[in-house]
Amino acid sequence: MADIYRQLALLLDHPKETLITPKGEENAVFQLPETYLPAEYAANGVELNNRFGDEATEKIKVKELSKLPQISKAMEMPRDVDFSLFLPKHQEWSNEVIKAMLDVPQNQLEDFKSTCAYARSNLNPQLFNYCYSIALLHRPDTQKVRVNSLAELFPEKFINSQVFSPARESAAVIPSNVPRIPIIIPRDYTASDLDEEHRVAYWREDIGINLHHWHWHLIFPFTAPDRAIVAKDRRGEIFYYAHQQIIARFNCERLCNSLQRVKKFNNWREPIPEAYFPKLDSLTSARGWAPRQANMSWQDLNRPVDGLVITIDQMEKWRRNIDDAIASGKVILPDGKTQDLDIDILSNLLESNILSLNRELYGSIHNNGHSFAAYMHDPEHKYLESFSIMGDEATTLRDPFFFRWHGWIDDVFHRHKESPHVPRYTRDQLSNPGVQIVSIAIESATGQTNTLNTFWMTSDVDLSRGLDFSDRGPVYARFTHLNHRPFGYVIKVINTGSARRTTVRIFMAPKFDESNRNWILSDQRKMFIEMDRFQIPLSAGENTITRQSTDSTLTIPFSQTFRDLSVQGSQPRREELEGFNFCGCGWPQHMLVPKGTEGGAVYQLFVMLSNYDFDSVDDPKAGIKLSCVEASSFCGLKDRLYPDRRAMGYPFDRPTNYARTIEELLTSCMGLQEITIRHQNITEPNPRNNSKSILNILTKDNVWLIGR
Ligand SMILES: [Cu+2]
Repeated sequence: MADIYRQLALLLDHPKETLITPKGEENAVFQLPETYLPAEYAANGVELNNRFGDEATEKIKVKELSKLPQISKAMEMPRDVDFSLFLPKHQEWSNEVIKAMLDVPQNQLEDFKSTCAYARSNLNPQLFNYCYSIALLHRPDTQKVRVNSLAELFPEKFINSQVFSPARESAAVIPSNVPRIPIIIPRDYTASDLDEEHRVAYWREDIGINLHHWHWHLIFPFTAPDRAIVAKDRRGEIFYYAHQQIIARFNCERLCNSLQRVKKFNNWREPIPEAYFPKLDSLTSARGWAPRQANMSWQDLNRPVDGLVITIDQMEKWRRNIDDAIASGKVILPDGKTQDLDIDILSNLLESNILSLNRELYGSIHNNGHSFAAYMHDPEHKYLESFSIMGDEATTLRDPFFFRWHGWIDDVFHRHKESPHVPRYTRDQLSNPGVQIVSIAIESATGQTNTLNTFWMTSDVDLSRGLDFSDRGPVYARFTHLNHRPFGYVIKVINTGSARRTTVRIFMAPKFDESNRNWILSDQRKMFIEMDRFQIPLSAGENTITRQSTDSTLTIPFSQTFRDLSVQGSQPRREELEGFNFCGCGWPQHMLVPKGTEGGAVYQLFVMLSNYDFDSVDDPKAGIKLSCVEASSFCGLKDRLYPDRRAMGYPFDRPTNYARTIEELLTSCMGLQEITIRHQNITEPNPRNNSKSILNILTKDNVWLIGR
């Protein structure tokens, strides 16, 4: 069985090369039936395929299906065009391909391989990658397929375009069995400090955060041929919560860098002062991603070629309908009847995904907003330009405008939560009688109490799988990212009742606002970022709860974000890294803690031990062991109910009827501890770096330096 999983994984290798050429370290060749060859190789493909087969160490038989997979519409998509899910035409194509892949009966993996090999051979590489990833994630029989990180397959979506020329040189000149010197990507390459927004570029452009966001949208696509793929438990609410937390985290990061919180993009006709020059190239289209100058504005879009004809007027009409729904607390259904609005329904309307209760009336605001932002440079296809990075889930977070747009989206959700139709929390709802927090402390590996320490780290990413027509063997790029010293929470509790379970909810937020003043709770609650959430038993009497930062249910370890980065070539990967499924979705552990400041940023750490009677979820599958560390807070659990019955973000998701400040909010099951986040401006190499074996031969002169 292991063989077929490995073969399926090879279909992702070197995604922009034709399937005729060898794949993987082991030079495996897929033996394609004549009917599977792409048009451009129809004349000599079999011959070429055979020729490569002579050099191959492995020949992979591809069964000829009696009927070719039904993907003819998707085959119309040119190969050298970038793929965006926000485009109606691309959605239609991807639905056709995903359907063909999911329609293969379970455990008929040879048929599945054949279907996908045909698709791989005949489709645009990005379209194939997206559809195939969705199929691998959602088919029960493919959960063990090992998939490389998207940053390795399409490194150009994550990494400075200047890296690729030296990377190709390295692959061509240095034999694959000789260690290759990593190519260094500087921390600052997209702008200078003259651009204020650049102060938080390290966060927006973090490879792990962008991988997380892309993976999140693979698990929660807004459209799919099979409704069940979209209709996961609390699908709408999780879209709201995961993005709300991204905005809150970004705002924390901004405050650490003396920037104001994000200004929501409220007036859609107003020029956008934030410019962005991504400095990424698309290797698919062999073009650079379009930059955005300062003060550009949204324009009506008239791009029939993308199925995108839409005006700002139309967007504003939908927006008024959403406003009406929030004001009345009711959503109008297509038959004119109404239904009570809740966060799940609102989120589905706003995104909008196929679960939207009335797409005619409420339109598709979030998705089209991405498109308006992505085409400001060529709204009418006059210059034959493609979308900007705002149009791709793997790149959109790099752009400061993402946060302005999602700041507005987030505000809509908050307005609903603050409306009279959502009852405010009472003290009772935030209490847990008998449970009293006595003290909270953070203990760091550094020996300090109540201090978190951040610093810079350099890590390697292997570009070779994404380099077309290059010699095999790893080619590393070395990037710099934020990291923190591991730490632990120590929470002392007295339980005057009998033994019981509780949910421990850990959040934190800056103690002061951007003007150094104390917050009012209605603002500060939107700044609280979740750090961890877990359930534990409490015995009667005194309890001491200890918990490590690396156990957070928000995050996945570095090795899961980047998958097999730390393992050389063909060396067998660790068992727990095998599954691709949900395992890659969590927030990256290295970005758990905001950067803080060198002088020390003052934060408030908040802990709540809530009443389990109202937290517990009755899930029949709850006992089944998970295949890897799964980060349930933002990503849920595969095939299960969301493991917490409370509103996501509880207790900060809505106002209370009694508190104006965080101190007034506290009941005895809550606690607050002042902490300091200190940033040390030093850079350490990641001990996992592949190329550490050659570190001793590295000097300043023989490192490839890219950029300024
Ligand atoms: Cu998103």
